Amino acid sequence: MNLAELRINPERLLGRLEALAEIGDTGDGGCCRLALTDEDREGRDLVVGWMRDLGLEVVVDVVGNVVATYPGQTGETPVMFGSHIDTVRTGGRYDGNLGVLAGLEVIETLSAAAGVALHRPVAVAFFTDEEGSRFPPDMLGSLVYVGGMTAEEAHDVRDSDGIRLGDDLARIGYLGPAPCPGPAPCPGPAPFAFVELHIEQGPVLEHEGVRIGAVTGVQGISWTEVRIAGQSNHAGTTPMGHRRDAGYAAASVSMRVREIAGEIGGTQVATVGEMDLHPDLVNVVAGSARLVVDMRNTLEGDLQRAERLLNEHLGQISASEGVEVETRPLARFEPVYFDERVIELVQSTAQRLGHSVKRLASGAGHDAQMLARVCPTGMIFVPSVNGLSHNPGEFTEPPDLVAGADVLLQVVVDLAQRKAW
Ligand code: HGY
Ligand code: MN
Ligand code: MN
Repeated sequence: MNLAELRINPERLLGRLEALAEIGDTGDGGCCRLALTDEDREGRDLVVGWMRDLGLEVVVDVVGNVVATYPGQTGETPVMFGSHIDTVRTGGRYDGNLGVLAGLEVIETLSAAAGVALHRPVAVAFFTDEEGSRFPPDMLGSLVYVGGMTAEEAHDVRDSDGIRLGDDLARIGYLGPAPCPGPAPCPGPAPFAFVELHIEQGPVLEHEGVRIGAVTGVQGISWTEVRIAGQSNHAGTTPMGHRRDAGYAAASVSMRVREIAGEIGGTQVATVGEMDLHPDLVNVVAGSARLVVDMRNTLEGDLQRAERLLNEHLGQISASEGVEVETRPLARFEPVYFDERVIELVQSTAQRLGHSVKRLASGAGHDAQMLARVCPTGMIFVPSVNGLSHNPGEFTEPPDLVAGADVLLQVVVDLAQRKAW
């Protein structure tokens, strides 16, 4: 069997993507499987069932990360690949799911190929709570996996209803036995390499008519919770000069955040996507507000400047509106640069398979940015139609899905045959 000729089974991959998308189906083409909800459990059970059907050794660790291993000729450190299967509330069918199911397909293709025995084991993983939108920070599971957060700290994270992550993990049956973090990544030594296939979630590949992205790294991410305390009052009787309007202050933060992105320019992006007012009634000046600011940049210095400008505005609005402002960091990751050897392998593999390919940075966060802390890591992107993601309309053409999975297969085969870097 010429390993270089191996290709995945498109129908099997596309069928599994459809089957997983039925869990948490929002009826508009999208999926909602927020981390550690019943829908997340159902999705996990389905994927773990497929892993077990393949006879893989399935390990669940103390934050619910799942790693399924297919043996090699040796017991050396595995080539790992995967992503996440939790979604945002308005999620699509491919964000995360593609990387996990293509990884499963890679293993099924290898196990079905007569006489194929790779030097190294290969392992497909899905990490807990990659989205972080229910239990911040994002990439929480992979952050614990590489020792960037303790399991205890992760278990004590609470969602906006006060539910504790550790309790919901136990409730859905995925509080696993494997220790995390171990002396190295859990549940064992660091992988030989990690590769994540993912949809681009942006417009670049589609715009340039390129099929494969050889991802160079991930931009820095800063999530800041802002709590504003003013005074609820009658919307009709309170003179404008007497208001301590938390709703107005919150809205000013959202406006200022957009201005900061413009002032800094370059790759700076900034969003307030989460905002709650209290008592949230038409005829009451809002007494309090909670919002979360998401700012990102490929340059750490510019991201810090954006944070300083945000804090300056919070001080100004607190003084001018007479409101108290408290902030709490929910996520803070510096920009990550992937291993040149893995980037180059993705690029040359895509070219060998006859696909157009270009290098680009990722605007979205990914589990790969955590694995990059402990082993040579890279990512493979495929185009997102209209650059849409975190939206039920998220779509990637099937030939692009299949091409990405074939590139993953061939990159994995190359890495798993290596005795050393
Ligand atoms: O926030 C992100 O970029 C990712 O979707 N978790
Ligand atoms: Mn993702
Ligand atoms: Mn996402």
